[in-house]
Amino acid sequence: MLDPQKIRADFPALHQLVHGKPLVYLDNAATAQKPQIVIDTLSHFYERDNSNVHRGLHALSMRATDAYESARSRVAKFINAADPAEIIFTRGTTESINLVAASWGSANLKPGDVILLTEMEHHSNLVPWQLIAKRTGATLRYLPVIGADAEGGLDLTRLDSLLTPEVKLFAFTHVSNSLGVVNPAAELCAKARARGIITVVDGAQSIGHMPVDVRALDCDFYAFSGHKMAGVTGIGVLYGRRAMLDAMPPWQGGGGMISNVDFFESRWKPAPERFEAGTPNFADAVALGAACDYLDVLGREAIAQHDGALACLAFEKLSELPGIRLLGPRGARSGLVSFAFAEVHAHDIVTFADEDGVALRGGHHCNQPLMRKLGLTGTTRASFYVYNTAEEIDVLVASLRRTLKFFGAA
Ligand code: C6P
Repeated sequence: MLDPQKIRADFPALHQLVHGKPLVYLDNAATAQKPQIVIDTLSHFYERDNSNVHRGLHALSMRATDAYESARSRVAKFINAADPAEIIFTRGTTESINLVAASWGSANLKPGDVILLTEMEHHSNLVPWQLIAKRTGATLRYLPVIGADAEGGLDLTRLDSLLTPEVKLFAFTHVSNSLGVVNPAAELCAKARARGIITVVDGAQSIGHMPVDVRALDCDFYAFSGHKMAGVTGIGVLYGRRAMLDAMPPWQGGGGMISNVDFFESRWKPAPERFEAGTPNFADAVALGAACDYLDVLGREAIAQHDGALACLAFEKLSELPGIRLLGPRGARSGLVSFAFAEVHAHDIVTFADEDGVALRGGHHCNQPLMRKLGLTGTTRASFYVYNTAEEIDVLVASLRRTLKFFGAA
C-alpha cells in the first residue's frame, strides 16, 4: 500500500496555496508533478555533465553519452524490452505515434489497406493515421465503444469481424484518458498477431500507473510520454520490436542517424540512432531514467492499486451528486474519472474548483469524436496519482456541491 502523505514530501509543487487554499492537484492525466529526485537529476546533469552526446571524445561528452545510454537501458528494463536498441527517445507519445505512421506507414500502406483504431482514441492516436491514410490511400476503421456513457468499454464482440485481411495495423490506447477504461491490451495484440496485423499501443495513460511489460503484451510498438510518469516534459519513448525497427526507413534526416553520407545518397545506422536525427534530448532522457527508478521504488502494482482505488472512491462519491453523468465503467478502472452536468459547463466547474484550490481539467480531452458520439461537448475530469488522498476527493466533492448550488443545479 502506498502512503500518499509520505510520498507528498517528495513533490515540492504540491506544497503551495492556490487562491489561499491548499493545492489539490487532480490534473495528473494531463501531466504529473515531479519528485525532487527527478528535478535534482536534471539540475545535476546540467551542472556537471552537460555536453552533446555521441560526438565528442572529451570527458564531459563521454559522461553525457554514458548517462544518455544508461537512461535508454533503464527505460528498456522499465518496460521489459528485450534490447535497449528497441527504445527510441522522442518528444512524447504524439511524436512516437507520428514516427510509426510516417515511417512504417509510408513504407507499408497502400490503397485498399485498412488501419483499425478504436472510438476512444486520443487525437494523437487518430490524426497521424488520418494523415498517412490520405497519403497512402489506406482507409480507417473503428472498433466501437458500448453504452450511452461508454460504460461497457470497447465492444470486443465486434473485434473478430473487424480484423479482416485488409487490416494491416491496429492502434489502440491501453488506458482511455477520458473514460478511465483499461483495455485488455495483451488480448487485443494476440488477436492481431494471429492475423499478422501490426499493433501500436498508446501507453500515455498507462505507463506511469501500472506495470507495463511489452514482451508480455506482445505488441509491435508501445508509445509513451515522460511527463505523465513523474518525468520531465519534452521526452518520451517509442518502443519498437527490433525486427520491425530495422526494416523501417528513417522518418527524419540529419546528424547522428547516418552511417555514411554522400552528395546524392546516404546510408542509415540501425535503430535506435536511425530514428533520432539531430541532437537528442539527452538531459531529459537522463531525468526520465530517474523517474523510472522512483516509480519502481514505490512499486507499480501498488501505484495501480492506489490510483484505481481513488478513482473508484471518487466515482462512488460523485455519483451522489444530482444530475451527474459519469463516463466509463463502474468498478475497476484506472486513476481518473470524467463527468458532466447538463446544466453546468465543464469550464465553469473547473473555474470554480480552481477558486477552491482544486486543479481539474475540462473540455474534450482531445477525444472529440468520442465526445460527439456520446452527445457531449466535453467533460470535467479528475485524475489521480501517487500523492493524492481520499481527503482530497472530499474537497473535490464539496467544491462541486458549491458550484452546483451557485448555478441552481442542486
Ligand atoms: N493526454 C490529457 O489531458 P503527449 O501530449 O504526446 O504527451 O500525449 C498525448 C496523448 C496520447 N494519448 C493519450 C491517451 C493521452 O491521454 C495523451 C495526452 C492529455 O488527457 C493531454 S490532451
